Amino acid sequence: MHASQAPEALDERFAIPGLARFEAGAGGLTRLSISTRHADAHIYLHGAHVTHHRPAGQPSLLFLSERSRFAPGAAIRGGVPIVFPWFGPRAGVPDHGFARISEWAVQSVERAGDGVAVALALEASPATRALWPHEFRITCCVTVGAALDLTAEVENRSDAPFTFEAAFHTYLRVGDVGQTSLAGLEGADYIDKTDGMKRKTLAPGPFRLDAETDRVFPGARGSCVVSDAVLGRRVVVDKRASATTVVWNPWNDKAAHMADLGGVEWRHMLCVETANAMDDAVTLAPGARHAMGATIRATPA
Ligand code: TA6
Repeated sequence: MHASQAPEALDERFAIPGLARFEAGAGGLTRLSISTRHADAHIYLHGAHVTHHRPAGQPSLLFLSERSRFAPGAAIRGGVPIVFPWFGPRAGVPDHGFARISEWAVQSVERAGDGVAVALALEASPATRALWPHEFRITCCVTVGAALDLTAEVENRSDAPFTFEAAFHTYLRVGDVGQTSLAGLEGADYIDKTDGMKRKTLAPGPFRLDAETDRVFPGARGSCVVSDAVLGRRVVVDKRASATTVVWNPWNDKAAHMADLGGVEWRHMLCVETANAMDDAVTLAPGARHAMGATIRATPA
């Protein structure tokens, strides 16, 4: 860790007394701890990763595995991993890109109404160029209020176009994934990653999961609403400039083979991901920027 990224040095530059301070988090990784009247949250410099957002009087909006690794080079299991510049596995390079396993630099920590807005950035480096030969800067802005708002802006800093994929790989906390339903994708076409990438159409009516589910919905620009009968709430995922929605839960068999997902933790998570992936990959001209956003909030059932 660079001295400039140590909690003490960051506190001197960015802390807001009583609202936001840096601390050593899990695995000794530096995180920003935010506590406002509406919510509290944790954001790690590792991956610019929001691992926790708990609205006042509510259970956390986000799932975080008790067995998650917190180590350089390892993805955190839960919260909101930032997927960039590719989605999914690729031979010889990190799954879901390098953004979520890179150390991001704090740009600002500011009051935003009753909340706190944080900006972190990742730029091309010898390490990223070895994986993806393009000059870029990605800036993630996180606003913590009763809702959790995220924006990821990608800038092409090279003299040639490049194409990227990106996602907020959001792990929502649910009381029991078997007792939730998801609205907002009725009748939508999807790519079924559990069935040979076949293209199918979602049936009308609420989308309920009863087995391993890994579906990419291209061209899905609308909001999703997860109704959670156990926690007695609905979680709404609104999005901006995102053409892809992904829904994932590994279910019991696949979860049993995931070292960083314990026991029956899979029952308490549902990934509703805000993305531009596969058919919806984004091509940026030199000097251009593209900003994708998501707003996640809980409402009474
Ligand atoms: O978004 C769903 C997915 O692509 C699944 O196929 C599964 O691989 C999941 O992401 C988790 O990926 P990870 O690399 O974080 O284990």
